[in-house]
Amino acid sequence: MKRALITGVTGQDGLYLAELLLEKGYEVYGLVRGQNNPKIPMLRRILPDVHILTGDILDLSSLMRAFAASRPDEVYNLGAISYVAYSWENARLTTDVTGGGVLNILEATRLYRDSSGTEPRFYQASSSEMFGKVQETPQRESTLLWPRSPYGVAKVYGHYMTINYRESYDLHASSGILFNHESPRRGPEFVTRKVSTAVARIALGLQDSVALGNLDAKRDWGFAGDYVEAMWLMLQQDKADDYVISTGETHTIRELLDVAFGAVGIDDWSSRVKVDERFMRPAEVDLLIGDSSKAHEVLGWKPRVSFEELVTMMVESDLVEQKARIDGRNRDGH
Ligand code: NAP
Ligand code: F7E
Repeated sequence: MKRALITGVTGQDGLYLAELLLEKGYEVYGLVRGQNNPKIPMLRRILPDVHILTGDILDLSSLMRAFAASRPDEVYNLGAISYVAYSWENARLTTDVTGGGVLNILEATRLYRDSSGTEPRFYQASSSEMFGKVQETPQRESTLLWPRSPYGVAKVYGHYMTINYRESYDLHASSGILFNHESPRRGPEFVTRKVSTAVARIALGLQDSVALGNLDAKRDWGFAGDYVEAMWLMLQQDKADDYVISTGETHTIRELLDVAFGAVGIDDWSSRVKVDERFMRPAEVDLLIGDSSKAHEVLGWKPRVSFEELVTMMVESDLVEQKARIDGRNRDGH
């Protein structure tokens, strides 16, 4: 039985990846940070077979203890401060966690390898946000990086540090340059989930409109369940490498709104969306579209869920969640 250690197991991707690895028969260990983390009950309910270890990617000795307890064959570093807008307000913290945390876990992996005589394989969650002000379209592994946010800059550091550990220490360290991927488990702060929740609530008469920022930005959106499979495939290769993971399609926020409102029968959403300066960013990433032909050829990976299916799945899931809340409130007599 193979063993895997996942940081960021309470996040969107961590949950899908843990689920996938459990299905494949892995023994899965998840690193959970903080004292009395409120996401632990959710993790225990959804994935009771995950072994929970406490630790933080800012704390090297906690990582070394997690390695000793889990003795991993594969390490997936998904832990990060991942919300781009927040990264301007908390640039130092984002740099430390999203950038510096990668060095800590690479170092823990190397120290564990050298002391145990095993060859753990390492995955780093790099991001299309590193392309920022894009220098080439579509973006591929060789495209010059030009990050536009403290988050993007921190990811560039983690990306190059991963390559450096591969080249300096011969660590089996791979980096997935993943474009935006979403699901019903997406955090409510990200635009797809913000829209799917608002559309469900508007359809149920719980709110009138939603306030958004830049409606013209374009993103290459895929389904998180498809993308975690690519992470696993990268660690099954003899040679570690870097791969772009994307759908190869790009859509504006307006197109996202068309599909999301369309799913509840609203064709004209103009009166339902307010543009609000508060959600504009100091520097925007205007266009992302990835070329994942290397992943197709080497890993045999392809996305399965289309943009329309993804957005519809999210709206339908939020309709169920919002209705359950109404039923719960009615039962409680509110
Ligand atoms: P997410 O839902 O925001 O999850 C982030 C995870 O990191 C959470 O489990 C969080 O724990 C954990 N974390 C935060 N600070 C930590 C720390 N100091 N020590 C240990 N863990 C910490 O993000 P996601 O969407 O699943 O993304 C997973 C990874 O892929 C992230 O590194 C993200 O930057 C990267 N990525 C995401 C996308 C995307 O479109 N989703 C695209 C490219 C790259 P808590 O639950 O306790 O807060
Ligand atoms: O924004 C625009 C916003 O916050 C997408 C993270 O997973 O993917 C994600 O980063 C676009 C931007 O994701 C609102 O300006 C308009 O152009 O959903 P987002 P992101 O910034 O692309 C990358 C690949 C990661 O690695 C990150 O970890 O939508 N937008 N109005 C808005 N965005 C938000 N959040 N809220 C709005 O009201």
